[in-house]
Amino acid sequence: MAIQRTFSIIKPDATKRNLTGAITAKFEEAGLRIVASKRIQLTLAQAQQFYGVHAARPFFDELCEFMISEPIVVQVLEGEDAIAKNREVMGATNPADAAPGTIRKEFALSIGENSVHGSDAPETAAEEIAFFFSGLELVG
Ligand code: YYY
Ligand code: MG
Repeated sequence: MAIQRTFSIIKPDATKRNLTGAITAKFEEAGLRIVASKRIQLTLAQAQQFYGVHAARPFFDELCEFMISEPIVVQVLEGEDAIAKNREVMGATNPADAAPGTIRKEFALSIGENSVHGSDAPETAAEEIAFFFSGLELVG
């Protein structure tokens, strides 16, 4: 597998509980390098655009309100097979189903307040990175 980049968000439930460092350490321990990182707070319009693929789902409004409730940390992670590796380190969407040692198992509060976002494919990774970062901000 080639070196890839993927997009990550440390979500409001995690930044609020001061878990940015602990979550970043999990990425680094898995061999993922942080090639860009910034703390921001989304507007409602930005959250709705980012999660647009879920617009018709019953949890959409709650998800967007949650994502704007506190600052988030957006990051680009780089490494061998980074997209799949990040999803593995994150664990299942619902922390009740997440494997031991994963970020969501250790830190998530619920299926909604689940501490991290990670891209699910090369196309979405490229789109999501471009949504938040300019090329100048990516330092490999
Ligand atoms: O990629 P991932 O974050 O693991 O899950 P998605 O199916 O893409 O859903 C995005 C986001 O929506 C999820 O992280 C929490 C929220 N959500 C929810 O609140 N309730 C659901 N039943 C499914 C997803
Ligand atoms: Mg997803």
